[in-house]
Amino acid sequence: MTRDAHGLGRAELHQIYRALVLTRTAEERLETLQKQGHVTGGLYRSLGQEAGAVGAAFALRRRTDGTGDFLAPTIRAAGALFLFGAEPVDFFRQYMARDTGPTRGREANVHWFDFDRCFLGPVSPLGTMLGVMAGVTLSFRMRGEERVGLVFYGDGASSTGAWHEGLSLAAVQRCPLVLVVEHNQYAFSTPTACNTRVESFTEKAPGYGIEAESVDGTDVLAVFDAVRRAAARARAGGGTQMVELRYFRRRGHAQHDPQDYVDPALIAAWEKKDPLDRFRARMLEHEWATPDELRALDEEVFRQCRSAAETAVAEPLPDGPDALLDVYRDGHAPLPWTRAPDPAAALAGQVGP
Ligand SMILES: Cc1ncc(C[n+]2csc(CCOP(=O)(O)OP(=O)(O)O)c2C)c(N)n1
Ligand SMILES: [Mg+2]
Repeated sequence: MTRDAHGLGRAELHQIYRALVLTRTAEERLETLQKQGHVTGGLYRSLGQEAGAVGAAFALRRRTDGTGDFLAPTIRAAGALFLFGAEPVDFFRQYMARDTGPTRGREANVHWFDFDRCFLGPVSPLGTMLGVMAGVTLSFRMRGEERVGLVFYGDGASSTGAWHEGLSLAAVQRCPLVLVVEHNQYAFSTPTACNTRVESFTEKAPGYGIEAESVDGTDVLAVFDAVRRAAARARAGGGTQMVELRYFRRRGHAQHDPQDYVDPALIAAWEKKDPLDRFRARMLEHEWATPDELRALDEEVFRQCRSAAETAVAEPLPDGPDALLDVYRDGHAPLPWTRAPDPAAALAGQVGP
């Protein structure tokens, strides 16, 4: 095989498969680590959505010297981080708040950045990264750089003011930005129908004067094609673009959420559209890989995750007294007035008469 209809060679298709397996395996390993007490914060699965993050990231220019396209992920876009060069060991360190991790335990999960690998950590209030990425990509346009940005956001995030403000700014400034809407049908326990009157988020695009496509988010090559088209339009001066990924959040918002507000039959129906199973079947059907090659990739990724997790588990948590370093100026924070020996006096001293 030289190139298939998607313009991808065998090695690239194997890379995509590997990224899907890595996402699934690393997240499964995290679940085990959480049961063992090593992960104490929230744990967010992208089960059923892996093809969205992987297909989208694979469509971008990925560099490790700070010159590539720029990515703003969400908690469900770990696959994109891996493709952008995030090391599995750092992923585990981050979830386990290790002193050796990218934020030295100050922040959790995907809240970290790497300017060389060109990804930002999300700012927690939903929607805000659209404005941030409008700024990042406006700078690309003003400097005449042929780079684009990609920001992921869920269906629920679209109901925030920051989302509208950021998208409006990006659209008006014709920023080379691709907004990927992860339409997984729930925002925590809120179904999409309680968040918006539209069936598809692409219906919102004309209001901002931008182009949009909607695509089956469980089909990694369909996602890749749509995001590649959108990125090409943005790179060529076509301004901000939207790509909606249609799929389903097959787990609760986080591991602590039993998802008992969703009909189990619906979850079971979406299991049949598992992105990894679908791509594996397609690889074999088109003879893009042999069963032995896929098995070897599965095993290699499993070993990589096990070893990365073992490394991170053995590493220390940050020292307590160090915890405020790099958080507050001079490494110490003033006591909040509520914890002062005389709270009323402290409050009066702070806000004045
Ligand atoms: C402005 C704001 N409100 C609430 C939250 C808490 N919160 C974090 S994720 C989330 C659900 C987001 O749903 P969605 O955007 O659909 O993404 P998904 O979790 O489905 O991937 C909520 C309510 C927040 N981070 N920011
Ligand atoms: Mg959602």
